[in-house]
Amino acid sequence: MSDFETLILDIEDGLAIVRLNRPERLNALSIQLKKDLLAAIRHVAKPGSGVRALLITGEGRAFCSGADLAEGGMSADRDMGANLIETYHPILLELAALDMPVISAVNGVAAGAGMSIAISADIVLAARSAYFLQAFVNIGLVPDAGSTYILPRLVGSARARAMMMLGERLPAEKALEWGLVYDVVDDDKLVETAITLGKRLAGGPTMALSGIRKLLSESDNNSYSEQLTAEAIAQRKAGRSEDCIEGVMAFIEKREARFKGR
Ligand code: LHQ
Repeated sequence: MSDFETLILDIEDGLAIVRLNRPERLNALSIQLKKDLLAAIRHVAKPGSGVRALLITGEGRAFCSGADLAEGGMSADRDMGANLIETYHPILLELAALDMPVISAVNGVAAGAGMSIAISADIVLAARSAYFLQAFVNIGLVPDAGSTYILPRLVGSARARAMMMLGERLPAEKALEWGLVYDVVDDDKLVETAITLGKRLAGGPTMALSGIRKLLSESDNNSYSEQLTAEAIAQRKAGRSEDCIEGVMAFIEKREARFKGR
């Protein structure tokens, strides 16, 4: 699709591939990129879009360097809170609400809000040369765009605090050791590996996959007994899906399941 100024959206075999495309600014989140990203996610979310998995990556040598610091000046009266609420939160909330798995393929630096977007994915793949940076403190800001929620849950409080307070680069291999990413692959294999994984997910039982995302996000705040109830409700829904019937039939007939995403 060519409707976007600052990103490329392709849809292949049920997988939407979003490539952030401001390489000269390391894919910094300009007003236009934020508009394009929100529109692309909304397009993907539309019933009838045929999309069953989303992959986000960056063009050039970066995944995303966070907020575009060159745009809009830095006057003290500018309200960054309002900026977050108006232009970042809709993106993050729409991403979180998607009824399909989300992958990020972190091809280079993921800094600031760019790191927040990367680690909000269900599966984070990183190129060997990629790194993560809680850049906020380096410019006198607090972490935002969901970082203070997601990062400690992924790597634990001690590591999250140090990353946020020191503003140092976390290389991909260490991010793997810390549990921030699912896997690290050679730079030249990253996109290919992510697309293969994305297409596999796009051919999977979408209702079960979206149920997994929802349950895991609910588990952050639920008690044990609330979570058992949430699992039962989600399982009632998944158990009635055509894909569940197909999965069980395929097992009995000793063949590959053909999931349709409903
Ligand atoms: C950039 C950027 C950039 C503009 C590189 N903007 N041009 C949300 C909203 C409201 C309030 C505030 O908070 C937020 C969330 C946030 O995300 S705050 C955090 C914002 N991001 C940062 O502070 C990271 C800033 N960038 C860097 O620290 C470095 O560029 C990194 C470490 C990402 C990469 O370093 P290098 O590989 O050495 O590349 P570089 O610095 O030479 O950058 C290449 C070009 O990209 C350069 O332009 P130039 O014209 O000199 O070639 C940079 O100015 C430009 N660029 N990040 N965020």
